[in-house]
Amino acid sequence: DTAGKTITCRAAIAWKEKSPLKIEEVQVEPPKSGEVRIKMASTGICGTDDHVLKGDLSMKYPLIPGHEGAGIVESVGDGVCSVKPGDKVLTLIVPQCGECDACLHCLGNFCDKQDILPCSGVMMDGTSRFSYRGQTVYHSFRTSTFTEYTVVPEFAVVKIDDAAPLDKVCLISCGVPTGYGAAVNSAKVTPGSTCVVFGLGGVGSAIVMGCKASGASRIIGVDINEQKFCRARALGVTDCLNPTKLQKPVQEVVMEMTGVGANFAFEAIGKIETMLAAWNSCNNSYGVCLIVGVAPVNTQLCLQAVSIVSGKTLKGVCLGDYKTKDCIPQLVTDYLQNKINIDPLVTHQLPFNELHKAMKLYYKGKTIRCVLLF
Ligand code: COD
Ligand code: ZN
Repeated sequence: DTAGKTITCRAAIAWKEKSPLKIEEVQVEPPKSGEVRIKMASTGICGTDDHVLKGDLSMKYPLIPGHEGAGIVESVGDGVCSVKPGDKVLTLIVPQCGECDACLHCLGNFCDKQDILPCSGVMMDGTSRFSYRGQTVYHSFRTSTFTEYTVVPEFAVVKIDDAAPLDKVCLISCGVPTGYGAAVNSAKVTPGSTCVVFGLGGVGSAIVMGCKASGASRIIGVDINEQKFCRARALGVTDCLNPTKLQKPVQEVVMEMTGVGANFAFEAIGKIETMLAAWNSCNNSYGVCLIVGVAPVNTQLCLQAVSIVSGKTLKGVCLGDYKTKDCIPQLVTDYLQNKINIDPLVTHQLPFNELHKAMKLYYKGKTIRCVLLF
């Protein structure tokens, strides 16, 4: 029985920005009051983790990255009542504390207790549960899933169906709801509409699934990596564009293809240039541009001021507008009932100790999602 004891286990540490991850032996303290310790079963490698490794988000190093995780509760701290040891759970990068303004407002989901913007790297009491030979190792987003054991606040974990296959449903912790929800909840894509999706990675692919499920009749996919096109077509993309092979800016090509601009444009890359291209691909009057990607901190998005007055909408969306603790378990159940199919997004599965191979596949653009298994 490990409850109440410090656990020594393997975890991937980013010692500083722009340096390769290293698998090390770390100590994981027991959960304090209001916290949950999880034995990880799987984790996805998400674009946001890459932002962390590159240093695009201001974080404290050394840290344990990862946020798209599934596992089983090992032990809980005092006062925890929504999960118990043995429960299958997902980690929540966007938590739901149930008490802040965003949680109490019917339209809000960006919970005050999130630790993304900015990232403190510590638990609510200001300390970390991770250490390496006595040295503090920080949390990322209060999730840190690239580890055999992690500790998260109770508001950043949710119980899911006992029948859920843990080697896949980790995607429902972030990538799937982020993309799918952007289309169905936030944009509310309408039947017969034309959509354009910038970035056909894990998140962009889930956006495509949401557009298709909403009855979009044309879905234009944009990516600089043509390896993504075949799988994107299988998910519902009707036209593929590689901006590096076009004679004109991609937004001009979208305007020509559609005549009037797209009804809905989504940015799922996290770059200013593609955010502007998405905005300029939308219909001038009723187009809606959804920014899903997270741009580097301290960058500015400069729009031509008059471009908004004709009526188009610019909207940001985080984790698909879902109130996570309330809605994520239902998405898992929907998957088990074949109402949503995440299988095509899991293109690779590798054991945790093959992390470096997994990162290589990710950087080569070979994966939609590579899931690491513990
Ligand atoms: N033009 C076109 N495509 C590009 C370009 C470009 N200039 N640059 C890169 N791409 C393509 C890549 O080839 C790749 O296919 C795709 O963009 C990115 O995909 P991935 O697999 O690297 O990344 P994803 O899909 O896992 O995530 C992408 C996001 C940008 C959405 C991600 O980084 C992000 O910001 N996610 C967080 C969103 C969120 O809500 N998080 C919750 C907390 S806010
Ligand atoms: Zn993510």
